[in-house]
Amino acid sequence: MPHQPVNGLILKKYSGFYYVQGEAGQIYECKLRGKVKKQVVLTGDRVLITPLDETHGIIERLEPRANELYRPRIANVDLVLIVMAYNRPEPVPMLLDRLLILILHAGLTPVIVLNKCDLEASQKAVDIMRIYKALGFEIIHTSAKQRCGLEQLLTAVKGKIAVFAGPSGTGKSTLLNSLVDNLAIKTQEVSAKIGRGRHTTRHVELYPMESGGWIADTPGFSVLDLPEDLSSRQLGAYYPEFAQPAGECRFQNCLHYREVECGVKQALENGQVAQLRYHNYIAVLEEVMRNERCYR
Ligand SMILES: Nc1nc2c(ncn2[C@@H]2O[C@H](COP(=O)(O)OP(=O)(O)O)[C@@H](O)[C@H]2O)c(=O)[nH]1
Ligand SMILES: [Mg+2]
Ligand SMILES: [Zn+2]
Repeated sequence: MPHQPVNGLILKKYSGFYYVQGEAGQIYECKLRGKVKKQVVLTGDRVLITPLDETHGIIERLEPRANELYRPRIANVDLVLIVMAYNRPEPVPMLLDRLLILILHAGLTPVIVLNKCDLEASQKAVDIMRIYKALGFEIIHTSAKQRCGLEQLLTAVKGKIAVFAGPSGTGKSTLLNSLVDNLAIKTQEVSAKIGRGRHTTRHVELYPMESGGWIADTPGFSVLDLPEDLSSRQLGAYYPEFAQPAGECRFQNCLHYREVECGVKQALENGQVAQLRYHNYIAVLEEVMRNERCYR
């Protein structure tokens, strides 16, 4: 009996093969049908395959992509888990804000993960809990070491493709390893089959969580770059706390910088906008304006 076509998700590309997870959870090692070979097929792409047997198939069609990230190249990411630590290293709010700008600009959802909650919280970690929670960002407290908060993390990832972001040393690899213990057995088989770890060239791989959703094995965002197409006019839109006070700005296109009668600066004085957030905003704004002058 011929096999019915199956919708699937590309978990990994490896030496000419594509590992596709079908709707029912099974994993197929696939080749591309000739007509698909002209397209760039990425980890995270949704595809239609024809199974050849229980574990092999042919990719017939690539579905349209919702988005695409570079470094690593991955398609259809929904969620970015920004990992900061309670301590060691102490969080850097400037990095957090830059990541939030990148993520919001890309149309993705950020979740702030405060890892190492087994350590005493640094002052910066306390600031983050207070300020960013009030802004409405989801914050999940975890300890990869003590395996705390992993269920909340899995709940956030459910049904989504997630990547990690954040400075090194905050525990991203350890968190993933803690979560991978819960992996569906089939993925372990695939990983064993392709000899993961023995090869030097590493491609991005999506790990399916048993509770639903996928997490990529490499950080999805560099903490350094700002998006090339980010304009000074857009920047304020990524600060949710500016929305209301900006209504009081005298100038409609106010950058909340050197302008007079600025509602955001007023809100800063009243303490409704956090100093730290405003200062980070100005630093990024000046950087964006410098870039705009260079390329105009
Ligand atoms: N105390 C504590 N240490 C942790 C925790 N998670 C990771 N670490 C340690 O932090 C260091 C960096 O972790 P790693 O996962 O390599 O961080 P990455 O650079 O973000 O991938 C390692 O020594 C880990 O053992 C945690 O929850 N608590
Ligand atoms: Mg790491
Ligand atoms: Zn203003």
